[in-house]
Amino acid sequence: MVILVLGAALLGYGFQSAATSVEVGQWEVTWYTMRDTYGTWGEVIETATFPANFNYDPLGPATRPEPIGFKAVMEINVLQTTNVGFTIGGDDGSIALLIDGASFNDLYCPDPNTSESSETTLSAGRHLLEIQYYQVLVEDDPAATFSMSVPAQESAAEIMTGGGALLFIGIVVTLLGFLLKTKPS
Ligand SMILES: [Ca+2]
Repeated sequence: MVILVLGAALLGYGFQSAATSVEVGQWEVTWYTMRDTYGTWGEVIETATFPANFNYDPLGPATRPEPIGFKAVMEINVLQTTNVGFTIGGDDGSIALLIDGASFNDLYCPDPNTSESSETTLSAGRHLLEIQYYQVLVEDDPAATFSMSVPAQESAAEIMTGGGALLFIGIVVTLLGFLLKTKPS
Protein backbone atom coordinates (compact mmCIF):
# COMPACT_ATOMS: atom_id res chain seq x y z
CA MET A 1 0.00 0.00 0.00
CA VAL A 2 2.88 2.35 0.86
CA ILE A 3 4.39 1.61 -2.56
CA LEU A 4 1.03 2.31 -4.23
CA VAL A 5 0.70 5.69 -2.52
CA LEU A 6 4.32 6.56 -3.26
CA GLY A 7 3.84 5.59 -6.92
CA ALA A 8 0.70 7.72 -7.22
CA ALA A 9 2.41 10.65 -5.50
CA LEU A 10 5.39 10.46 -7.86
CA LEU A 11 3.07 10.24 -10.87
CA GLY A 12 1.15 13.31 -9.67
CA TYR A 13 4.39 15.25 -9.13
CA GLY A 14 5.52 14.27 -12.62
CA PHE A 15 2.32 15.55 -14.20
CA GLN A 16 2.50 18.79 -12.21
CA SER A 17 6.08 19.45 -13.33
CA ALA A 18 5.13 18.76 -16.95
CA ALA A 19 3.12 22.01 -16.83
CA THR A 20 6.53 23.74 -16.84
CA SER A 21 6.67 23.72 -20.59
CA VAL A 22 7.30 26.04 -23.48
CA GLU A 23 5.01 26.29 -26.48
CA VAL A 24 6.91 26.78 -29.73
CA GLY A 25 5.86 27.62 -33.25
CA GLN A 26 8.11 27.63 -36.29
CA TRP A 27 10.79 29.99 -37.57
CA GLU A 28 9.77 32.56 -40.17
CA VAL A 29 12.89 32.74 -42.33
CA THR A 30 14.07 35.32 -44.86
CA TRP A 31 17.02 34.35 -47.07
CA TYR A 32 19.45 37.01 -48.27
CA THR A 33 22.39 37.28 -50.58
CA MET A 34 25.34 38.83 -48.75
CA ARG A 35 27.43 41.64 -50.26
CA ASP A 36 30.58 40.31 -48.60
CA THR A 37 31.71 37.75 -46.02
CA TYR A 38 31.60 40.32 -43.19
CA GLY A 39 27.84 40.41 -42.70
CA THR A 40 26.68 43.13 -45.11
CA TRP A 41 23.12 42.17 -45.98
CA GLY A 42 22.14 42.21 -49.64
CA GLU A 43 18.92 41.40 -51.46
CA VAL A 44 16.10 39.13 -50.25
CA ILE A 45 16.16 35.80 -52.12
CA GLU A 46 13.03 34.18 -50.69
CA THR A 47 11.13 33.41 -47.50
CA ALA A 48 10.75 30.02 -45.87
CA THR A 49 9.92 28.31 -42.59
CA PHE A 50 12.10 26.13 -40.35
CA PRO A 51 10.82 23.81 -37.61
CA ALA A 52 11.44 24.97 -34.01
CA ASN A 53 14.58 22.80 -33.79
CA PHE A 54 16.54 22.59 -37.01
CA ASN A 55 19.84 21.35 -38.38
CA TYR A 56 20.65 22.11 -42.01
CA ASP A 57 23.95 20.94 -43.48
CA PRO A 58 24.32 22.24 -46.12
CA LEU A 59 21.93 25.20 -46.12
CA GLY A 60 19.38 25.27 -48.95
CA PRO A 61 20.45 28.20 -51.19
CA ALA A 62 24.16 27.39 -50.75
CA THR A 63 24.57 26.53 -54.46
CA ARG A 64 24.60 30.25 -55.29
CA PRO A 65 27.98 31.76 -56.20
CA GLU A 66 27.71 34.62 -53.70
CA PRO A 67 27.63 34.19 -49.90
CA ILE A 68 24.17 33.82 -48.38
CA GLY A 69 22.54 34.50 -45.04
CA PHE A 70 19.20 34.35 -43.30
CA LYS A 71 17.24 36.12 -40.60
CA ALA A 72 14.64 34.13 -38.70
CA VAL A 73 12.11 34.95 -35.99
CA MET A 74 10.00 32.69 -33.78
CA GLU A 75 7.68 33.54 -30.94
CA ILE A 76 7.54 31.15 -27.99
CA ASN A 77 5.14 31.02 -25.06
CA VAL A 78 6.60 30.13 -21.69
CA LEU A 79 3.80 28.72 -19.52
CA GLN A 80 5.73 29.01 -16.26
CA THR A 81 9.05 30.76 -15.51
CA THR A 82 11.71 28.17 -16.22
CA ASN A 83 15.28 27.57 -17.34
CA VAL A 84 15.69 27.03 -21.08
CA GLY A 85 18.78 25.74 -22.85
CA PHE A 86 19.69 27.06 -26.30
CA THR A 87 22.17 25.53 -28.75
CA ILE A 88 23.34 27.36 -31.86
CA GLY A 89 25.92 26.20 -34.33
CA GLY A 90 27.06 26.14 -37.89
CA ASP A 91 29.80 26.00 -40.45
CA ASP A 92 31.34 28.52 -42.86
CA GLY A 93 29.44 31.22 -41.02
CA SER A 94 28.54 33.39 -38.11
CA ILE A 95 25.34 32.69 -36.18
CA ALA A 96 23.74 34.86 -33.53
CA LEU A 97 20.74 34.32 -31.24
CA LEU A 98 18.77 37.24 -29.86
CA ILE A 99 16.12 36.95 -27.18
CA ASP A 100 13.55 39.77 -26.98
CA GLY A 101 15.82 41.95 -29.09
CA ALA A 102 18.92 41.50 -26.92
CA SER A 103 22.00 39.58 -28.04
CA PHE A 104 22.10 36.25 -26.17
CA ASN A 105 24.75 34.20 -27.93
CA ASP A 106 27.02 34.93 -30.86
CA LEU A 107 29.08 32.16 -32.47
CA TYR A 108 31.71 32.70 -35.13
CA CYS A 109 31.98 29.30 -36.82
CA PRO A 110 34.09 29.55 -39.99
CA ASP A 111 35.28 25.94 -40.09
CA PRO A 112 34.76 23.18 -39.03
CA ASN A 113 31.14 22.73 -37.98
CA THR A 114 30.76 23.69 -34.33
CA SER A 115 28.05 24.52 -31.78
CA GLU A 116 27.62 26.15 -28.39
CA SER A 117 24.99 25.72 -25.67
CA SER A 118 23.91 28.05 -22.89
CA GLU A 119 21.02 28.28 -20.50
CA THR A 120 18.92 31.16 -19.23
CA THR A 121 15.78 31.74 -17.18
CA LEU A 122 12.75 32.87 -19.17
CA SER A 123 9.83 34.47 -17.40
CA ALA A 124 6.27 33.27 -18.04
CA GLY A 125 4.75 34.81 -21.14
CA ARG A 126 5.65 35.38 -24.77
CA HIS A 127 9.22 35.87 -25.95
CA LEU A 128 10.66 36.61 -29.37
CA LEU A 129 13.66 34.62 -30.59
CA GLU A 130 15.74 35.81 -33.53
CA ILE A 131 18.56 34.10 -35.41
CA GLN A 132 20.91 35.74 -37.86
CA TYR A 133 23.31 33.64 -39.91
CA TYR A 134 25.63 34.71 -42.69
CA GLN A 135 28.49 33.07 -44.56
CA VAL A 136 32.02 34.12 -43.68
CA LEU A 137 33.57 31.50 -45.93
CA VAL A 138 32.30 30.49 -49.37
CA GLU A 139 32.72 26.73 -49.55
CA ASP A 140 30.24 24.01 -50.38
CA ASP A 141 29.08 23.29 -46.85
CA PRO A 142 27.54 26.25 -45.02
CA ALA A 143 25.47 24.85 -42.14
CA ALA A 144 23.26 26.14 -39.35
CA THR A 145 21.65 24.46 -36.37
CA PHE A 146 19.38 25.53 -33.51
CA SER A 147 17.75 23.62 -30.71
CA MET A 148 16.13 24.47 -27.40
CA SER A 149 15.40 22.31 -24.39
CA VAL A 150 13.63 22.73 -21.07
CA PRO A 151 15.65 20.83 -18.42
CA ALA A 152 12.74 20.87 -15.91
CA GLN A 153 10.48 19.32 -18.53
CA GLU A 154 12.99 16.54 -19.22
CA SER A 155 13.43 15.64 -15.54
CA ALA A 156 9.62 15.70 -15.18
CA ALA A 157 9.37 13.11 -17.96
CA GLU A 158 11.91 10.94 -16.12
CA ILE A 159 10.02 11.28 -12.84
CA MET A 160 6.80 10.39 -14.65
CA THR A 161 8.37 7.21 -16.02
CA GLY A 162 9.68 6.32 -12.56
CA GLY A 163 6.31 7.17 -10.99
CA GLY A 164 4.52 4.98 -13.55
CA ALA A 165 6.81 2.04 -12.79
CA LEU A 166 6.28 2.48 -9.05
CA LEU A 167 2.52 2.72 -9.59
CA PHE A 168 2.60 -0.54 -11.54
CA ILE A 169 4.66 -2.27 -8.81
CA GLY A 170 2.22 -0.85 -6.25
CA ILE A 171 -0.78 -2.28 -8.11
CA VAL A 172 0.87 -5.71 -8.42
CA VAL A 173 1.89 -5.78 -4.75
CA THR A 174 -1.61 -4.67 -3.65
CA LEU A 175 -3.30 -7.32 -5.81
CA LEU A 176 -0.96 -9.97 -4.38
CA GLY A 177 -1.87 -8.71 -0.92
CA PHE A 178 -5.60 -9.10 -1.67
CA LEU A 179 -5.07 -12.57 -3.16
CA LEU A 180 -3.11 -13.75 -0.12
CA LYS A 181 -5.71 -12.25 2.22
CA THR A 182 -8.68 -13.99 0.52
CA LYS A 183 -6.84 -17.31 0.28
CA PRO A 184 -8.46 -19.81 2.73
CA SER A 185 -6.06 -20.84 5.46
CA1 LIG B 1 33.47 24.40 -44.00
